[in-house]
Amino acid sequence: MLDPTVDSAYPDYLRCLDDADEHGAIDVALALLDAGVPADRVLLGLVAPAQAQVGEWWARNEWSVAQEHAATHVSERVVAAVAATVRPRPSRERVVVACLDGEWHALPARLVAEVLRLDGWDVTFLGASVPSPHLVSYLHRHDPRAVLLACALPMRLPHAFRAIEACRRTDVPVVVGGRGFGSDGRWARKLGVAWAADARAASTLLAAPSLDVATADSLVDDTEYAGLVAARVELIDLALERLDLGRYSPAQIDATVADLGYIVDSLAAAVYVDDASLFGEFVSWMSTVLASRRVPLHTVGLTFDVMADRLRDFPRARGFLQVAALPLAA
Ligand code: B12
Repeated sequence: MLDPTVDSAYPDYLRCLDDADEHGAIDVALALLDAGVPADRVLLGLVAPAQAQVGEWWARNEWSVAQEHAATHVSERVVAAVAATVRPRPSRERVVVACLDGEWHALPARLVAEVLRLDGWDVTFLGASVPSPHLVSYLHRHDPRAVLLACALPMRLPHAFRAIEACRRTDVPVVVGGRGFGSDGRWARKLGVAWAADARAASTLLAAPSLDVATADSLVDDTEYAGLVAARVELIDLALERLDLGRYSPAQIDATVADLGYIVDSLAAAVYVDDASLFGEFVSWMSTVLASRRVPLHTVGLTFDVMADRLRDFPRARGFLQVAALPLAA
C-alpha cells in the first residue's frame, strides 16, 4: 500500500524490530496515527510488510528464530497499541476470526480481525490453532454472520478443508484467507470456498447480501492423498536411509526429519488439490532456506528420487517429484 508518510516511517519501524525495541516501535505507529494516517493503513502498510520482511530475513538465515520471535512480539504489541487507541463501537454483525487447528500464525489473522473491527464489525478473535470440534460448538453457540479461517501454510490445506467442511455443517458461511491458499487464492477455489486476499477484501465480501459458498473447480483427490498419508513414515525412513547420516549432528538429524516431513506433507497437499505448482513453490522456498544454511541441494534431490521410486503406484505424486527434482540435481 503506497502512503508516503507510512513509507517514510518504515525503515524506523524495521530498526525497532531489529533492536526488539517495543516502545520505539509503538511510538512509530502512534506517531503515524497522530499524523492522521488511518489505523488500517498503519496495520496493513507498516506492520504487515515488516513481518513479511522478518520472514525473508529468517528464510535467508540472516536472522535467527530468536530474532524473529522478538520482532513478532514487538509487532503484536504494536497491533494491540493501535487497536487500543482506535476503538470504534461495533455497528455491524458479529464475525469470528480463527486460525485452523495446527496453524500457529496468529498475527496475520489478528491483523485481519483488527481491520474488520475498525470497519465496524463485531469481531471475536479466537487466535492460533483452534481445534475444529471446539470451533464448531462455538459457532453453534454464537451463530455469527460468518467465520473467517486463516491458513498460512499450503501443506496444511487438507486439514483446512476438513475444518471448512465441519464449519459449513453449522450453516455459518465460511471465508478463508492467508498465504496457505495461494497468492491468488487458487487453492481456495479448488476447495470451493470463498477467499479474500486481505482484510479489506474480507470486509467487502462480508457486506455482500448473500455470502454464498463458491463452487469447487474440481473434486479434490482423496485416494492418492490417503495413500501418501499412510506411507508418510515409510517415505521419511527410506529418505533417511539414502542420506549419509553418520556425518550429521543430532540437531541436523532432527532438522532433516522435520524437513522430510514438510516434503511429504507438501507433496500430499499438492496431490490433494491436484496442482504441481503447490509442490513447485514449496521446493523453491525450501531450496532458498536450505541453500542459505549451506545444505547441498543435490541431497534433497536424492531423497526425491527415493520417494519417487517408492511411489510407483502414485502417478501424480511421482510426476510432481520428478519435475521438482530436475533443478535440484543440476
Ligand atoms: C511470525 C512468523 C511465525 C511465528 C508466528 C507467531 C504469530 N504470533 O503469528 C511462528 C514462530 C509461530 C512461526 C512458525 C512457523 N513458520 Co512462520 N512466519 C512468521 C512470519 C515471519 C510473519 C507472519 C506474519 O505476521 N505475517 C504478516 C501477515 C500480514 O502476513 P500475510 O500472510 O501477508 O497476511 C495478509 C494476507 O495473507 C491476508 N490474510 C492472512 N491471514 C488471513 C486470514 C483471513 C481469514 C483473511 C480473509 C485474510 C488473511 O491478510 C493479511 C493482511 O493483509 C512469516 C513471514 C510472512 N511472509 O508472513 C513466516 C512464514 C509464514 N512462516 C513460515 C514457516 C516455514 C514456519 C514454520 C513451518 C517454521 C518451522 N520450521 O517451524 C512454522 C509453522 C508453524 C505452524 N504450524 O503454524 C514460512 C512459510 C513458507 C511456506 N512456503 O510455507 C514463512 C512465509 C517464512 C518464510 N519467508 O519462509 N512463524
